[in-house]
Amino acid sequence: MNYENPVIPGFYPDPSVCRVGEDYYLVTSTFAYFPGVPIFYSKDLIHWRQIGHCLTTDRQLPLHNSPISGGIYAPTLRYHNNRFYMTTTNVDHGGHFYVWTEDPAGPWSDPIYVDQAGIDPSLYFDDDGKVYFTSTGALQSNGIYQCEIDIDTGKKLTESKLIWMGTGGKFPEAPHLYRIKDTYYLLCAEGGTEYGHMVTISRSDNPYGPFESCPHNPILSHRSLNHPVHATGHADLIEAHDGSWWAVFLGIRPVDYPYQHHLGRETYLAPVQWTDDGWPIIGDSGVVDLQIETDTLPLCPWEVPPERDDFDLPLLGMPWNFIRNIRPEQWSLSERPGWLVLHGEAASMNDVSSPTFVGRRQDKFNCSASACLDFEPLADGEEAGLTVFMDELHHYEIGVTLKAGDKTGDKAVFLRKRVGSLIVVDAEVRCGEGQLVLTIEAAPKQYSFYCTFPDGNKVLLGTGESRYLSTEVAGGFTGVYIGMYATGNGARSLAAAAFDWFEYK
Ligand code: 6LW
Repeated sequence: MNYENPVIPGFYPDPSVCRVGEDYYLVTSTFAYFPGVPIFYSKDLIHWRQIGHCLTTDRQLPLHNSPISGGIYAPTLRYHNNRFYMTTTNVDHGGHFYVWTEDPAGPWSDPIYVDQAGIDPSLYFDDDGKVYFTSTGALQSNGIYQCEIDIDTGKKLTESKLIWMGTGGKFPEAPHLYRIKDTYYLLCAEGGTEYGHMVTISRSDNPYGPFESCPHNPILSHRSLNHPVHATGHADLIEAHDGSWWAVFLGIRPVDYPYQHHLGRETYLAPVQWTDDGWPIIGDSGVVDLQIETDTLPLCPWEVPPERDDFDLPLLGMPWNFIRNIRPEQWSLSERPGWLVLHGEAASMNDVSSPTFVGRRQDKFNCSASACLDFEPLADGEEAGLTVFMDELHHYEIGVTLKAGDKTGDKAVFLRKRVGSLIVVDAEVRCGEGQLVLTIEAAPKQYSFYCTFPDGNKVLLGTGESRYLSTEVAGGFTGVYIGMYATGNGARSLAAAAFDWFEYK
C-alpha cells in the first residue's frame, strides 16, 4: 500500500504520538499562536483529524510579549491510567509544565509546573509507579537530564541527573524514554532543527544509564542528501495495535536552490524495523520519501474539510488561530450573525503584541485564499484585509484603508510588503464603498494578490516572493499563516471590519 508524506502538512512541528487501544493521538508545537498544541486523532497513523487544542485558556497559555517563535516548544503526549498527559515548555512564561485530561478533545487541566531547566520535556510512566521527567538541560543544551516527579503535583522527587550527551551533534534534544522488552531506550534529536538534523538512540538496563549508543546512529537523517525532504528529526516511536512499529518526526520541503522553506516544519510518518540486535531503523536506513510503499494499518481517511468558512457557527473552527492572548472584544461571531467581525487594535502586524488577527496555516504550496470584506474605514490609519504572515518583520498584506492624503475620504485597496526593515507599498487602487473580495494565490515561489471590486472586476495588485517569508530569511521555528486582520495603526479602530466568508482551496 502507498501513503504520502507529510501526513500533516504545514507548520506542525515536533510531533508526539500515543496509542489507546486502536486509537492514535498526536500533538505538535505552536510557539506564540493561540490556542496552543493542536491534538489530532487517527485510526491508521496516516490520516489525522484535529479534535481540539490542549491549551485553550490564558491561564494555560500566557504568551504576553513572547516572540512569534517563543512560547510553546515541543510537546510530548502520553496516556496512563485513563489520563492523557501533554507536557511542554512555555519558554517565556514558567518553563516546563504538563496538563492532563480524560477526554483528549478537552478541556485539559490547569498547568502543573516542573522545576527542571531546558526544553523538550517527556514523561515515562514505569511499571513500578515511578514517573520519569526527561528533557534537555538548557535551551541550547549539551545533554539530556532526568528526574522523577510526583505526577499529582509536578514536584521533583529526585535531583535532575545528566543521563546522555548524544553522539556529538550539537543540541542533543527531543528526548523520549521508552521501556521495550525490559530495556530502556532513549530517543533523541541532534544537530539542531536545520539541515544537519538527525535522530539518534541509545539504550540501557537502567533508566539513568549508562546509555550505550546505537551503532547505526543516526537512525534518521537527510543531511547533505539530494532529496525533496530535509531537516528530518525530532521523532517519537509508537508500536501499533498490530505489532508494527512507526516513527513520527518533523521534516521540511525546501523549494528552489539554495534551499528555502516557508511552510514550516511538517509532520512525517515512517515505518520502523528492528535489527536482530535490537535497534530500530527508521524508513529506508534512515531515509524517508514523500511516497511510502509499505504494509499499513487498515486505512481510515477522513472527510475533506469544506473549503469555505461562512462564519455561521458560534465558535471558530479548528484551523483558526490568534497571535498571543487576544481580548474577547477584538473579534465576534455574534455581533453580525454569519460574519466574523474584527475590531482593529492600536497594534498592527508589525508589533510583538496581540494584533487583531484570525489566521490559519498555509499547508499547501499551491493554494488560494479569498475573503469577502465589508469595511469602511473612518479614521486615518484604519485598515483591514488579508495577510501572509511569517513574523512581525516578514509579512505581506492586501488591505483596505483610507487613501493617503485624500481629502475626499475615499478608501483604497493596497498591497504592502514588509521584509525586515524594508517596507514597500506596491499598489494603491482607489475604490468606492462596498464589499470587496480579496484573494491571495500561492505558488511555490510566489504569491499573487487580487481584489475583486463590487462590479465584478478582478484586478491583480502585485506579487511577492515566498523566499522573503522563508525560515532561511526570517529565522524562527514557525511557518507561514494566511489570516484576516484589522488594525488602527496606533489607535483603536472606530470602524469594524466584517468578513462574510473565507475560502481556502
Ligand atoms: C524544539 C526542539 C526542536 O523544542 O526545535 O526540532 C525546537 N527540534 O526539539 C523548537 O521546535
